[in-house]
Amino acid sequence: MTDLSRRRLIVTGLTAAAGVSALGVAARLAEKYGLVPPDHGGLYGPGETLTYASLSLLTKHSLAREFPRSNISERPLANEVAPFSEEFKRHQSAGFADWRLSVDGMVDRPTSFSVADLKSYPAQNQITEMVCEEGWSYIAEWNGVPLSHILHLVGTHPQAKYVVYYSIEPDWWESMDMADATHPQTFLTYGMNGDDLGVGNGGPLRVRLPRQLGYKSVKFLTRLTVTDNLKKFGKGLGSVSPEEGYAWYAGV
Ligand SMILES: Nc1nc2c(c(=O)[nH]1)N[C@H]1C(S)=C(S)[C@@H](COP(=O)(O)O)O[C@H]1N2
Ligand SMILES: [Mo]
Repeated sequence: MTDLSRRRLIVTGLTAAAGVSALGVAARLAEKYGLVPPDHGGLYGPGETLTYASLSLLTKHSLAREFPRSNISERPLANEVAPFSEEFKRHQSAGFADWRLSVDGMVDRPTSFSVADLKSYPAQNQITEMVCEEGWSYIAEWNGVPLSHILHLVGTHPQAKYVVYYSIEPDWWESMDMADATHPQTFLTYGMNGDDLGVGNGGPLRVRLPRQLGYKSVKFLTRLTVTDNLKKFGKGLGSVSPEEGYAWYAGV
């Protein structure tokens, strides 16, 4: 069976199961195919599983919409963040010269990158929409390096399933599956609309994950950990978001 027809079959099965009987049947089917999101036991349960399973199968290779330059928002909204820590302010006054992104976990070569290191790799741009769960959005041009490039440099192990990522802000961490981590539009960004990425929008370094809601685009990025199991992180739900009632998988 081709990969596509196999996927169609699974999706048809999932959808039919959801339609004719309980969502729980779909959830069991999803589990069989490794399509259960880490927060499935949370507030949403089987519904979250069905969303994640169907979306990941159907959209694995789809692209977030990209816009022409004329659609770039005049005033990109810088959402409120917690007051900057003394440590962050020290980095800021040093022009972020000592800012580091450390990459560890299931990789052959754990590495610590400066922003200058990241800027030395082939840069790419995308003009995409930042969509907040609160209902507002803006379009901006993002400049950075695809996460896949960094994962290739450090050599992720074949068993790796997720990338967990951390902000310098203590309570901000998220994770994404390898389909998103290796997706061509998933960037580590250091630039926006032709300038260095400002601190209001997460500078000096931020994840840009345009296929998901804004909260997955973590600001002030300091660390990536590659893993095959999210259970040992935080409360085991995949990120801080489901701990607060938001979905781990937040496709837009
Ligand atoms: N470290 C950190 N990352 C964060 C946030 C935050 O408060 N701290 N807010 C998130 C939310 S809820 C959204 S919608 C976007 C907003 O990005 P913006 O400020 O560029 O609009 O950043 C996300 N990343
Ligand atoms: Mo948000």
